[in-house]
Amino acid sequence: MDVKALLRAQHIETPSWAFGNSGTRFKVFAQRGVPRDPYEKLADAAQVHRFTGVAPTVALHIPWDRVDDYADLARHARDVGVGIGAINSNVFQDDDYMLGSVTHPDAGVRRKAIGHLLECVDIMDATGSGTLKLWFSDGINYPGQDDIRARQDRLADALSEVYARLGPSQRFLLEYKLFEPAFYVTDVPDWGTAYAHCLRLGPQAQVVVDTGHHAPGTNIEFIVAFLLREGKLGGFDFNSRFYADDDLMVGAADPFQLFRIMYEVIRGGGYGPDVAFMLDQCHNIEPKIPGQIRSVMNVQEATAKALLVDRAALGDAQSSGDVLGANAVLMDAYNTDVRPLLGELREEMSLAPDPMKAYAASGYAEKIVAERVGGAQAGWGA
Ligand code: LRH
Ligand code: MN
Repeated sequence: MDVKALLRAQHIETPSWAFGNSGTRFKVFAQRGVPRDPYEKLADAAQVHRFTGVAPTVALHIPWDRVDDYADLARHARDVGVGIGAINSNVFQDDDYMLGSVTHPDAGVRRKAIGHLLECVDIMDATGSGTLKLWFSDGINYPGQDDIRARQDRLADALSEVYARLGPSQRFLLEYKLFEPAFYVTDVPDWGTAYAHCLRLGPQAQVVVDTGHHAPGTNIEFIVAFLLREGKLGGFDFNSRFYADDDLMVGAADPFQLFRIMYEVIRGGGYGPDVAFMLDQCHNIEPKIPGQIRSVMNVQEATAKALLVDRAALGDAQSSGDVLGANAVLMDAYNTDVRPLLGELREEMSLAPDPMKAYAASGYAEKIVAERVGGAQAGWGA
């Protein structure tokens, strides 16, 4: 296995919203130099690709990245050296969606929500994006508030209408999340619910695994192995957490978990263009572009370690019931310092061996602070 060639071909997608201001319900801390519009967000995302070489696309979020001319935005992306990735819908910030969006008891509200999802497919057409990412904050807070079964029927109706609108080379990824903002029932709470809806719809509907959306103690790599086996793993929203949906840098809280996930991706044949490796993070207190660069490097390191697993030795130990031997094979790979290998690879890609140092030396951070004076800084608008 040519590990370097596989690492060189890695494709990690950055999220436009990571470059804007973000925070928690307690405080959104503004940072100097933050983009004021999607054009500036793309320019910042291009810096991540410039120094890592493996982050060539950027996911958009609508309406946070709404523009008058999406074809022009896609042209700008190309001009700065990136492409438009997944289009993220947003039916979680409108007052009409207090009791749900596509699952709302009122048909008029459901129609409005479906209208937004269909608009996102139009934006995919205009930008050349092949992926629609659907996350629904829909749920209820108190037993009896609404009919759990009826909400699933409404969800299924909406998903099938969106599915029918997809072009032949397009797909949607359905994202699940255990809780928040709903605190009793979330209508798409777990991988099983997302998988069942996608299975019913067809091959252009797959599941996205957001690594921050599980109950504590959940074995995420099992979910990855299972969905890959079913051909239903469409992608990841990578981040990490110590407690809930913390949206911290991927690999920061649990690098061993990220390694185990990447091992199952590789073992399951998912390391390639069919699985989207997207970051979904918020840099509430740390500088955003370096935060994204560090995150990409964390994924690279976990991937390199997973690619170094001696699969033959592992297979032998597993088939002979050598428990400790098998575990040792995996741990040897995990305990391998892959930073020299990645440094070499970057030099072979005509990049600086340490992207963090190279970005800091580029003067880009100072440039955007000096240039981006006035205007409204981008954020979640929550
Ligand atoms: C929901 C979520 C979803 C996005 C949002 C930014 O928690 O993970 O993927 O739309 O974060
Ligand atoms: Mn997510």
